[in-house]
Amino acid sequence: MGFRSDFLWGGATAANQYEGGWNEGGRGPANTDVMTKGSKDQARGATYTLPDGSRHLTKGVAVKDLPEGARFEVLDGYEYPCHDAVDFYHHYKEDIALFAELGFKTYRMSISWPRIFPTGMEKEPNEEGLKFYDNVFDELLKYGIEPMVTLHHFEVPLELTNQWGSWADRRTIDCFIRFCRTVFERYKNKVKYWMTFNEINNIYFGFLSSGVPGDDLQTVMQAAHHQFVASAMAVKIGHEINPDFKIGCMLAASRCTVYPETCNPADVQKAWEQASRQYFFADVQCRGYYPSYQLKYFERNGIHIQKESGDDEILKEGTVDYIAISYYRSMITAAPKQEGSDPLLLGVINPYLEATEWGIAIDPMGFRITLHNLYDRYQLPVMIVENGIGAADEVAEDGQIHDPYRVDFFRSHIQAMKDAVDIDGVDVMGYTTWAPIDIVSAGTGEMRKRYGFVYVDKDDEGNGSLKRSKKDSFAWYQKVIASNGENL
Ligand code: P53
Repeated sequence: MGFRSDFLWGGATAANQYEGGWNEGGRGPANTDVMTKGSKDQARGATYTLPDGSRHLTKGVAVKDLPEGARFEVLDGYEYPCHDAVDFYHHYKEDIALFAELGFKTYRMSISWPRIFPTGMEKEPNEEGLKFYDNVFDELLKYGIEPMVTLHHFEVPLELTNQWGSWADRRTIDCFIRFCRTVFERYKNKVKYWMTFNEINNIYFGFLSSGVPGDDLQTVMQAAHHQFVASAMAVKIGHEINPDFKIGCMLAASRCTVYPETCNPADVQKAWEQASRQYFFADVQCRGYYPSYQLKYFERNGIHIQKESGDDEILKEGTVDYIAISYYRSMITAAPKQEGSDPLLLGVINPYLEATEWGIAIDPMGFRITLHNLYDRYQLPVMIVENGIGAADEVAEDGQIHDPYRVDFFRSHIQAMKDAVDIDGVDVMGYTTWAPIDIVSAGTGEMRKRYGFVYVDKDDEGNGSLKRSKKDSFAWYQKVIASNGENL
């Protein structure tokens, strides 16, 4: 009973939200570097210029109807939270020492693609960028922490967006594969665990998650096809370079945890349909082909996926070794109440659950259900690589950060994961919490939406010393890891 003896406990981050040093060490700009700060009521946007020299900001993280000749650029007078983030670039030794103190067995991080290939199109990599990750991996290995690397966590060299529309164009596959080959070769003796695309089903976010400047279904689904092919090629090449590599896909599983608003079969059907739009991504990567229900959906919606000969074989040969997921919440949907009304009622609050300040339903039972479902669907080990609660932590008068709500969140979710193992028989490889140290929020660009066991002194205006301090939850998670999840 309980978790495997080699269970991979740890924490997870993404370069664009954590690293900073956006224009240091030869790094080129990424799509995430032109994204401004938002809040829970105000979406982030992306800045661009037009040939007449005018300056613009998109409304939201997906880019609609972009005018001809638009170029995404960093412009004076805007706030770009990812530029400096919380500066892991210069604090990695200090931060990794804290991860070691927590007892991490693994640390999930991403490699910033434009740090290795500044425009994405170079033939040779940027040595200074490669050296930085050598230093990070060496530091982790010094403490016996296994690095787990995401190859694509929302970050694309900005030049690929400006030249080709990023993943909307097939040529981006070649650039990405050059990047994968480079880092596989370079780190083959330091990194064993990899995953290809972070939250591949969040490609629906468009620009934020893939650098694609468009959000119509045809463009997004074609871009997804390019990512599927790239992912499968990366899996194949990775295994050739080192047969011991474990390479996974990564699905935002909250989006598959969709409940019907009522037990009316029409609502149940809608929930199933909604979840299928998400499962589809893992289906392709785990099974190696497009599922029939998705082909029918494409047909109904007039979507035509442009494939090249050989793509189907590549998808078949490049299925993943494990399935990684993020899980934050569950969702609710219902059949349209009248013709044409929006069926996706994400705004509906589940009356049985509490929600965070950002309106995220807290649902540990949903976590267990989803783990059970995914394991049963694919029969592959499941690695939970994101789970956590964003909260506006405050430094108390005693100078400490008291975050009992965070302990409650993790206690209930780790218990649910244990039930999935002990009661449902799910093969769970490990668990990394989202952002063991406070970093920039992807959705809003805020600092005040904090996830860490470690507090970082930086506010939404960009002020602060960047000093790191332990919250109350730090000692709690340390104890959980030390007892292999027994002592909650
Ligand atoms: P934040 C929402 C919006 C953007 C990215 O989210 C998201 C989600 C939730 O599914 O996905 C992941 O920072 C993502 C991380 C992100 C985390 O959720 O908006 O993989 O990069 O930070 C949490 O609170």
